[in-house]
Amino acid sequence: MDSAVVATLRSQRIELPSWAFGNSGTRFKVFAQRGVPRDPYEKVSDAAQVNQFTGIAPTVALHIPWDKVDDYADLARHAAGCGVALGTINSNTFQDDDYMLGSVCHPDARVRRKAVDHLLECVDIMDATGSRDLKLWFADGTNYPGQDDIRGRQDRLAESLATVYARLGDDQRIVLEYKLFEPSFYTMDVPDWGTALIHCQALGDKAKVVVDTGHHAPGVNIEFIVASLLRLGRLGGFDFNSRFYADDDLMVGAADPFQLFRIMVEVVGAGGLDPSVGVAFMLDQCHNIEPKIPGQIRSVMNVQEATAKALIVDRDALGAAQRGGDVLGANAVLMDAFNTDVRPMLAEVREGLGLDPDPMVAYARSGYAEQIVKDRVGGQQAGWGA
Ligand code: RM4
Ligand code: MN
Repeated sequence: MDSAVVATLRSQRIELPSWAFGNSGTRFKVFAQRGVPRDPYEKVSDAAQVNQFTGIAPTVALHIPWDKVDDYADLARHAAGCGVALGTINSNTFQDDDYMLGSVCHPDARVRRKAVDHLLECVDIMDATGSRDLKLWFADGTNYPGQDDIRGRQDRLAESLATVYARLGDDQRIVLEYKLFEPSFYTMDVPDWGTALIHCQALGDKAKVVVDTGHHAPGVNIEFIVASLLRLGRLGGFDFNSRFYADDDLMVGAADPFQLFRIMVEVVGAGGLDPSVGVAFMLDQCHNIEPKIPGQIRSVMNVQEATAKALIVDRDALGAAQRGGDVLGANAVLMDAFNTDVRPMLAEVREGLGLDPDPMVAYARSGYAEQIVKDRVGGQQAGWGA
């Protein structure tokens, strides 16, 4: 095994979303699962299991107010006690009645202020948890032509963002996420990477773009976006998931492992796995019908496999083929890497870390799933909106 590849795989880091451990579903039905966490502490404990068996998922992102607690430093201590840390703080300006016409872009200054105050509160939380990133995703937009002024909404967005940006500490960042449509269907105020980038550039160096892989129109070349943002030093991170149709939030690498590989090829090519580049590799998923913890373990493994394949691309041969105009040769170099079974290599990497080579089997064997079903009796299960 190539020792540089192994070293990179050992040091790879993937962040887990707290909300992946609670109940979730569609607008048709949420199927509750037994043993699901009832509070942020239990979500963190479950996330720690994923880290325990994969060895590369040592942080968990919070979503505020879903993960509101009285004492964030105490939650951070609980996380440390389970061998993980708290990561990105995700804001939520889409579940309050006041936000029907938007939050930071709302036509009414009072509602905009309320939304900005929530974002400022999220930065206070980051101070307490030691988090670097504030992830902003806005449901803002309009449903009908003429409903509101498109340019006016952009101005309001810029002003709101500037207020939050000014509050960031030296080591804190805004990571701004875009989404093509939903819940607004005519215009979204941050629909694409161009809009996100324009706002980030206006804000300054501590503002970066987040690519949620489920937030594009069908057929969009996501790796091109990734390459472009890396080139500009503006890729703040990923919300990984997979989609068949819209914002499906399914397990990353399930729908299209080849796309995930192509994305990771661009990341590796730009040196984006180096922590100094500042790309946060996060999952943003929901497990509607599958068990949550194994769903996260599988997702981490899928990212790891795509990363390993991207790392074994023969870059010298690729470069030579590209320079020589060898179209088929260059493509063959990429396909050779993609078609390599990297699972034995990853099993060895895990053994080198003192882990079981098969995280799925090891977790199933651990008895944790049975234990939480027994322990978590009573109380209110966490879920979408709680
Ligand atoms: C949005 C977006 C955000 C996530 C929420 C729950 O579609 O992907 O990242 O926090 O959903
Ligand atoms: Mn997302």
